[in-house]
Amino acid sequence: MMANSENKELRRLAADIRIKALYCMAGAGGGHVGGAMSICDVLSVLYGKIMKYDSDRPDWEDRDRLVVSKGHSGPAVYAALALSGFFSMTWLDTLNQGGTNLPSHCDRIRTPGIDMSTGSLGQGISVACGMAAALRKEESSSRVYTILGDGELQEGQVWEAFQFLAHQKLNNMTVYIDNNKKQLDGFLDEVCEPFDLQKKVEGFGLKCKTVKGYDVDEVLQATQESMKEGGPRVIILDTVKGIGCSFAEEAQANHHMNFTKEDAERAEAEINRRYEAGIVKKEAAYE
Ligand SMILES: Cc1ncc(C[n+]2csc(CCOP(=O)(O)OP(=O)(O)O)c2C)c(N)n1
Repeated sequence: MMANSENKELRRLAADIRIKALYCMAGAGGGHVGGAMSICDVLSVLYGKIMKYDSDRPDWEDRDRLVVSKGHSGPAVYAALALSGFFSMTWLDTLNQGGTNLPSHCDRIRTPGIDMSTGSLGQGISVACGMAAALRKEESSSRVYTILGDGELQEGQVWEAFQFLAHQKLNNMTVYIDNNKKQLDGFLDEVCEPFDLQKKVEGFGLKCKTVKGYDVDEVLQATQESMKEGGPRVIILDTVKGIGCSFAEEAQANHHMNFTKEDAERAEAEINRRYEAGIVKKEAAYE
């Protein structure tokens, strides 16, 4: 329950990111709604409070970088970028259309504010580590943030990157794992058991913290800790795939869903109701 959150503006931003991302996908007839919804709260913390950026100069050298390694969650990132002033809201209506600047997967050439093209799972974290190493070499004060999917962890490359991150002691980097328990074709536990994620990450000598990934207060606090010497390098976000709107949250197969603007309208009303009630996750006390 976050009714007493000190970060009401971040909760509002997270709700707006959810709403805009849903309309963005609805305009294209649907999209990767499950994994987009589960990162809206961390995106709110990053764009609303943490990251250094200038939306008028997306290539500003001293900006912080974000690599969304689970690149299929593009619409949530586009919503956050539009709400942060990187481009017009009207762009959100062009998702995946011919000539669009917003393809469904993140593309650094087309979209202002996107630091790395992603979609081939596993690769983003490696590039993020390279960026962090290069920035440190240049004595830059910029930081690198990256968001991984829990299904994405099945790519062996991710663990090579963790090894590099640990060995290089890249303190200018924060890695989030969106632990929404599902991948494309079902629950991780059933497809390929991930075992104890926190212990696995710690096995590399990396400090790791698990927080409620839908609670902006917890995500903010852990992120601020990660910015300090000795803080957690990896933050596991305990989330739910599709979190925030019932139609996505309750569907068994919610990786990619077809839905309409009317569905988005109903979801918008629900997201606003949850916002007023101080919750994101569906709770028994609520409905
Ligand atoms: C290398 C690679 N293999 C397969 C895919 C197809 N694919 C796209 S999303 C996805 C599931 C990813 O699951 P997860 O990382 O948990 O994402 P989330 O549930 O957060 O959407 C898969 C297998 C891909 N994009 N890249």
